[in-house]
Amino acid sequence: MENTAFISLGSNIENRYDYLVQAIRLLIKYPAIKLVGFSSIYETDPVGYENQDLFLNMVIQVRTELTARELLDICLQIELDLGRKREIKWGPRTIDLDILLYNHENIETESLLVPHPRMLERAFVIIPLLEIDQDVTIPGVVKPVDQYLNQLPDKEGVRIWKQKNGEDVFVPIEN
Ligand code: PH2
Ligand code: MG
Ligand code: MG
Repeated sequence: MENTAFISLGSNIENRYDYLVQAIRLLIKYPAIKLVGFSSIYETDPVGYENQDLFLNMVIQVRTELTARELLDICLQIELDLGRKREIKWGPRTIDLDILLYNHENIETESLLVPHPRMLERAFVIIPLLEIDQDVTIPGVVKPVDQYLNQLPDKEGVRIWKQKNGEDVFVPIEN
């Protein structure tokens, strides 16, 4: 499992929590994908298209033998399996799985841009990402990632919903 990827998950159609957990379960059914880290779950105000319900967002870290393209295809298939319909850009979804980072690579193809082009503008991505790896670095970005956080307008709209390893223990998988 030589590659590391960070994937963000988001859902704003009920049952949001079940969609997050189902997506993680479907991902780690693949022997070539191993879950090595996950954040708490946050409830977040919608960004971009605001006239929709609150999201649950989180980030996971995986190790994988798959290429970024193969990982993307699996993410898209899981979105379909969990009933994702693409009707409104940035609109309501059962589950959205976005590859944020793949190793330290810059990938620019028609179907895949890594690092995720908007990740640094989105507190609902950066807060859970930093929770998993506070020293995370993004290819092409010199400043420490946490320095971007203070400037993010949607920061106030990101609230902890299910604390990792808190009293309210979140276990996305039982082995
Ligand atoms: N995803 C979007 C657009 N806006 N807002 C929140 N809070 N969470 C998301 O996951 C999200 C969003 C496009 O993928
Ligand atoms: Mg997205
Ligand atoms: Mg997406």
